[in-house]
Amino acid sequence: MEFKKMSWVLAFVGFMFLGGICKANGHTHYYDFVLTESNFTRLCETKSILTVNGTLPGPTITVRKGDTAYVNVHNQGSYGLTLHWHGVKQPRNPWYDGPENVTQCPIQAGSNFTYWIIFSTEEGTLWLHAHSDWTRATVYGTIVILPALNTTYPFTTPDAEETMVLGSWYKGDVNEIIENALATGGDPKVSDAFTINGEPGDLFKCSSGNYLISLLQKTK
Ligand SMILES: [Cu+2]
Repeated sequence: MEFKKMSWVLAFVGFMFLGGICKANGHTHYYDFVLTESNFTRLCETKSILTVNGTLPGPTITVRKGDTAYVNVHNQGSYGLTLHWHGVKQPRNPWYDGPENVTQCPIQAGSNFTYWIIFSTEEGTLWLHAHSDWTRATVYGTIVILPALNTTYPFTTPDAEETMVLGSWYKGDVNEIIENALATGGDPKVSDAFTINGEPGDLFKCSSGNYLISLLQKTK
């Protein structure tokens, strides 16, 4: 009798375990984003900017279609802000979408918040960025969503892949620029340079990163 009961319990546990495995479609990824002020030199001037993990551009999230990511944002900066996963639809999950004061309060300085990001139908390369005032000028990175396992992109596999993020560089404090514009009612000043992967390129003095982009037709 005892043995019979025991085998029923084991069968039930086994069923639950298998059920858990079968339900999981896609992997779960964990990231830590530490928002911190770091010194960067561009256009021959050094200034402190808010970064993710001290890099410009910030990190790349790499997942597959159907995966889930948890991004724990530790705000070690000096003001509250949010992060947004640009182009990720987040079905029935708006509370982790990121627009400040729309779907969440800012993550206060000195605190942390974990975003739950559900990748459903997206495939390709998207963008992540801060969603509070002009913090987005320096807090940004990329999201690479590979096709689900055993599937491919709807085009021939390229010979090589390189991620490029375009940005703008402003001399001075980016939040001061927008605050001044709001206070005066005028337009904010235009950016001092455009950047590719955080570098203005050799049209500007003191640049270290250059890009030569050529599109080549593959001959058979
Ligand atoms: Cu966006």
